[in-house]
Amino acid sequence: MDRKNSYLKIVKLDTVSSTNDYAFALAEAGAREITVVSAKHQTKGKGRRGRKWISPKNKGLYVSFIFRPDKEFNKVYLLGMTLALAITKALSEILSINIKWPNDLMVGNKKIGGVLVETSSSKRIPAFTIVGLGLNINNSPDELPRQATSLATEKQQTYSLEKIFKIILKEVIIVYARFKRDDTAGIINEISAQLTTLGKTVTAQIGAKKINGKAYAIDDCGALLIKDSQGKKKRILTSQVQHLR
Ligand code: BT5
Repeated sequence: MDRKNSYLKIVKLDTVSSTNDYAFALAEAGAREITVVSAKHQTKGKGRRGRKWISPKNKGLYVSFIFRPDKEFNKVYLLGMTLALAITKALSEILSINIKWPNDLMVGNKKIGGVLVETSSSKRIPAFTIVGLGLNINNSPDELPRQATSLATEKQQTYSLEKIFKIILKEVIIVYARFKRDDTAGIINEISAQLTTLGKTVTAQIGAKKINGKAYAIDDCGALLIKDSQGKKKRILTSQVQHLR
């Protein structure tokens, strides 16, 4: 199904390998922002670095957004976190969701969703950025990996995927508009309030070196700022983090 309105073009699919891959191909063929690709089922749902996203049919939302923000490449991490923020806001009346840096949506210490950011290139200003969202809605505990949860598991009731999808789209439009008009400080403040990583110890890999440090903030690009045991400040980007605790 293909539906248009003034902001969104929504592409609804039944089964797809990965909504991110599908959206990427559409974007390469010129799809405008904000094109939204949503599927009932993914056969090769992707996490970061070759990890899998478990995507059972009609149990969760598998959605990818094509954005063309026309911003510097180093803002892509912040765009991913901006989307995570939109999800926490959209569902705030149902459930309290926090963000674990950089891309995990958490209920307590259980993962309910994740965000995957991919760009057309690492040129100074990429032509497009795909932000994928996987969110567990009606999964029962036995349909989830360990340390994961779903809306239904948390609230002991099932939800209309379509309704949740609509609530999320509404909030994504609002928060993305703020991102585009460079309300970076406001967005970072709101993300920071939801970010359980702050105050925690992070183990990151920088080149061949592993460093430990206490996370104390995120910067304008969504990079995590940490202080090591000598009080020296370091800046961590998504690609460099191996492990977070
Ligand atoms: C993520 O990766 O958390 C980003 C996931 C993004 C998925 C969406 S679905 C729509 C779009 N199309 C795609 O192909 N992908 C995006 P990462 O941080 O690498 O986390 C992956 C890890 O989370 C896995 O290795 C598992 O441990 C765990 N995991 C897998 N499926 C899960 C699920 N359904 N719920 C909770 N945790 C899961």
